[in-house]
Amino acid sequence: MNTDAHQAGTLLTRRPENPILTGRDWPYPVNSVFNPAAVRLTSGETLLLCRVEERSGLSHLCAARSDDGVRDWRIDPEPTLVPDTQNRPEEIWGLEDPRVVWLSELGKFGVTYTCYAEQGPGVSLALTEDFKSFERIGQILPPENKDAALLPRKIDGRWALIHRPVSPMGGAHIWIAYSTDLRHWGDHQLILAARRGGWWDANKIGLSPPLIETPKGWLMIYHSVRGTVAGAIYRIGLALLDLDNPSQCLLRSDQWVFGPEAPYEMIGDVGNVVFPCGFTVEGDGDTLNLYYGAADTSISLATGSLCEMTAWLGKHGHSD
Ligand code: BMA
Repeated sequence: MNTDAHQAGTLLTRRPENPILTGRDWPYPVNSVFNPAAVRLTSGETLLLCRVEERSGLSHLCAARSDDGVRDWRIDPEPTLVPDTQNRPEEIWGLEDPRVVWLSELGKFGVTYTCYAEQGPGVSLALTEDFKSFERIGQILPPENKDAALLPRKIDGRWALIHRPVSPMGGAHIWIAYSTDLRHWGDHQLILAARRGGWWDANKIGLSPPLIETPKGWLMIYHSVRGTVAGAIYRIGLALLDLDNPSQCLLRSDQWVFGPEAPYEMIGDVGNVVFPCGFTVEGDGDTLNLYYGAADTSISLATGSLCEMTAWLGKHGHSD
């Protein structure tokens, strides 16, 4: 147990191997790889579904697999999921920032991702069993919306989806929606609002990886976009949602717990960005592996303890 866990800055530890994946590792020419979804497969392998930015500026998704989740990545020789520009006009500018959740009731993974086109970014959903073939459900939320992930199980008989619409009144906040068929979404409710003024999470926040189920509640790792005269800073904070009613936020942190500090996070195509989209949990049920994009350029890994994070939130968090 880390005795300094009351210090927000010690809850997540960077792996010395960082960055664990860069565009130079790719089997075909790319500009950059970042913001990966992550899952642990039944084989024990870790699969990252990475956002790959091509040298056109547009992105697709590509799977990378590793036995230990850190080294020796086996990367699909060709893009894994590409825009269907013939049939899906909402994807003509690419696919970005996936989140993957295992839906045990369906025996399939739910892949939510940003579909990007002239009308702005929206949210699309696909289902897959093997990350080779995908059943595309299509665009489930129109622009402007992104940072969406399914919950892994139904809540009171309905699927739940965290998402981040942008308000025409200004501000971008975290919402939840419900559905019985994964296609039609309603009962939208605000669960976590961006603060205002000088706060680290003022004006614009969004879900980072999918929610993590813990005995204390759904742990939400969220990002904030702090505007400064020198550009935006993307940082990470914590909140806890009620297990039976995830529309209810129980606790949120006043301080960020992770922000750009390492050179590979501060320097790149978009400097000062840490952007996690995926996690795995070790067999001990406690050790969190958080996979994140660094400076929109490469992929890194930080580890932490779920118990320490929820204990820290219990001590330092508060309800809104
Ligand atoms: C956000 C998303 C992320 C990106 C970040 C920083 O709006 O588009 O994909 O990592 O900006 O550029």
